[in-house]
Amino acid sequence: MTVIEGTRRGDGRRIAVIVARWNDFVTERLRVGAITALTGAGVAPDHVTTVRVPGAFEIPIAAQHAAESGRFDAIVCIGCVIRGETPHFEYIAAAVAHGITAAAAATRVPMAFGVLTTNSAEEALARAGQGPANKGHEAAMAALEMADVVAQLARQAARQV
Ligand code: DLZ
Repeated sequence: MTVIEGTRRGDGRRIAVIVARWNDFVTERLRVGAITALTGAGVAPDHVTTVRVPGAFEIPIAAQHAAESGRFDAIVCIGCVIRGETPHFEYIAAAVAHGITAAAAATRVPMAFGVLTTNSAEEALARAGQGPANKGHEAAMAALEMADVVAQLARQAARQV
């Protein structure tokens, strides 16, 4: 039986972090959580590229361009969509989730979902504190693990040709 499981080691990895500016009182904390996690795992600071976009809706197109550049092993997507009194919440939350899924499938570059969808600012801030429970940190760790899973699968496929 073969078991493939990724490590969360970051040495040698090149990562793009796409950050939405909308609700930046939350996304900035998620960004710091992600960067801290990546560098703590061994990613060289100059192997981390931060890409800022206006809002969560714009994350998928930036993520797809970053992936298509061939320069990154994984992409960390960071945003915060807070439920308001308009239907915008539903549209944006659905669009960003589907968009990131589609971009990862199209490019085959792993993309981690560090996009909060919450009922209130309080709920969002509760997920953006310091430490491993920070959702930016969690997304960064998932990105590193998936970068390794994909690398292992690619090596295995190359051996079987
Ligand atoms: C317009 C909008 C609204 C109402 N709410 C949010 C939000 O909670 N989080 C977020 O990241 N972006 C929001 N936006 C902006 C959209 O994502 C997008 O940037 C604009 O509609 C322009 O395309």
